Amino acid sequence: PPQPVTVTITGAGGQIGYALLFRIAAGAMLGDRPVRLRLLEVPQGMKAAEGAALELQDCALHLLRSVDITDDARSGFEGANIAMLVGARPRTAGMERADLLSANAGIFGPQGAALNAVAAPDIRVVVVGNPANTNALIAAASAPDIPGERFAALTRLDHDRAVGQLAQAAGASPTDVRGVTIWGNHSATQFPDVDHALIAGRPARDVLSERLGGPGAALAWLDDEFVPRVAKRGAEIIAVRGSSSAASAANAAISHVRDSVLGTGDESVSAAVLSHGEYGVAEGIYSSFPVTSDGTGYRIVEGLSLDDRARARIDASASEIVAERDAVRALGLL
Ligand code: NAX
Repeated sequence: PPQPVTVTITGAGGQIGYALLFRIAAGAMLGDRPVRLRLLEVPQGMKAAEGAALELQDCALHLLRSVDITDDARSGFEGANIAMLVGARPRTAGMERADLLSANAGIFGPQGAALNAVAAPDIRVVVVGNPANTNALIAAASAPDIPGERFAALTRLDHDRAVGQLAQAAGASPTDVRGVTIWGNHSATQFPDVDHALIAGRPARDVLSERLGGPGAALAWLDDEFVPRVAKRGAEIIAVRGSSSAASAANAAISHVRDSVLGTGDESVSAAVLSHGEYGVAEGIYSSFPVTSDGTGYRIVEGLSLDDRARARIDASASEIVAERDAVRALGLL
């Protein structure tokens, strides 16, 4: 029988945590493999996590082997095979960028060090908590014995948002859409790119051109509606729903881990992974790229052609990540 997989979720008492736990325990992330859940919270979040654990018991799920709750990072990450770092310090009114970066460095630095000390040798980490790309960099930098390629920041929600928008515009099903890429930072500067995307096997640009009345109209729709709508979808959800994306974020985090562990086949998805200089993105930062996995982890898809429009947008978003890294360095946090 397959060995249980230990999955540690930080911020498990929050709203994304609540949308994550039940689906992981029901097998949505790892297929038929049994799971041990570790919920890592801060003291104020322990009760909410305990409540979720009671409800997990009430689901009587056959794959769920155990649920442990702790506010100590070392016990939380002990033997973890997968870590989903959701808990973070949100920006509150009057908070400067430097305060936000240092509050989060104070979370992701120690968590990286704890992962380094006690996680399983095959640990894979996905950072959901914002600023996700920089938090991933800080966690990875604090875990010198874990290869940097095992860390990623979540841009799968942006990817899935782009697929959803494109499918709707084309009158197609999301399953007909392939080859979309999110480039850069998980922020409003990200570049949702459809230049290599296919809709039901045909270039997305051709399909949009037909439906919208020519290549000029297709490009205008991409630049004026699609890109900003995807990049600012988080704000749209807050405005309509009254709180930030939770179920869709949890769904994306599950898809991110599932595709990393079970493999993507030849289909590319998006994740913010360690740059080695691919596509001219600064080496050493975590930036979103097209990626595939054979089950052993994400690898960047290389060799895609980029036109000037794509080049400029990717450069702009990658520069923002470099600026965040430099700010963290200047504060002595990296
Ligand atoms: P909530 O405020 O509902 O939950 C956060 C939880 O984290 C709380 O229970 C809190 O006690 C806990 N926490 C705080 N510091 C912790 C620490 N040091 N260790 C362990 N737990 C800690 O926020 P939620 O809506 O669940 O969002 C969580 C994070 O996801 C936020 O940073 C948010 O900005 C980010 N998001 C990232 C997305 C992405 O695509 N990368 C999209 C959704 C979401 O906005």
